[in-house]
Amino acid sequence: MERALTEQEIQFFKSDGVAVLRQAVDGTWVDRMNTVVDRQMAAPSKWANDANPGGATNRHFSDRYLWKQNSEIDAFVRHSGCARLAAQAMESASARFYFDHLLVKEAGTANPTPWHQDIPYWPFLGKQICSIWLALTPCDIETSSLEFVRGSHLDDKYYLAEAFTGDNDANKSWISQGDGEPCPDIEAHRQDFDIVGYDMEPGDALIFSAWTLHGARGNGSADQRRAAISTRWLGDDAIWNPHPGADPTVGRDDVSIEPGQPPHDDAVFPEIWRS
Ligand SMILES: O=C(O)CCC(=O)C(=O)O
Repeated sequence: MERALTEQEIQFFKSDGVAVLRQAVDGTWVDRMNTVVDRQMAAPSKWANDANPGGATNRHFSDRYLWKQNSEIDAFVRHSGCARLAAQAMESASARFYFDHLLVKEAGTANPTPWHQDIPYWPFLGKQICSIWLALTPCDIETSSLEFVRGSHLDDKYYLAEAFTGDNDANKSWISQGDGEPCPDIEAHRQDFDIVGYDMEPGDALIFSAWTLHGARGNGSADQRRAAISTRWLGDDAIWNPHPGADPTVGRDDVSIEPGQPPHDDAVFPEIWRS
């Protein structure tokens, strides 16, 4: 089963910077990706960020950029239909893949995901850049479903990036080199922002612009893990913008393109879908 976006979903993505996609991919992918999550948590890659290794509770874990060595994730990227959904939402003739990101909060994980935009973390500029965050477990706002500041992708802001897990964050050294204006304290002034969030079932997805402000609470459940896989997609107007503070998984030495050029490097940013 591969589904397309509805006109309404495309409109939400354009106006709000986020759209919820109910049952975005075939349910078999949820089982397959949950198996990948279990394996990565048992044997994390060098790109993992693990706040409590081995912990059954209170463990904020992420791993990323696995598609090159993990055939299951490679299959998900190529065959789940996400590339087409991304291209449709971005109104782009093509969708190139940037990277995969596993995002897990075990039951009783207090740590929130700070409010942030994705674009300052990434070596790209352009408006046609988005993520598809696929829920692999049920979650709601109290159990760390994502929240978004509706329409913030249109604000023309580029906010300073922040490490997700504080001083011990494995990514802190590169994130702290970034630039941008400080992100407003949204959590302390929630009433001043148009915040939207969704109850999610496994297989539901959130598709959102790399410019949309988003965050999540800790996982308040006593017994339910919250797990998701985010895939990151580049549309027609994306250009390569390596800069201090950008994720080092793919850097200048890894690509055949120059700053300012589109990501036309098929080995590193494969084109998965074209209209
Ligand atoms: O899952 C989370 O807690 C954060 C996800 C996120 O920020 C993203 O996918 O861009």
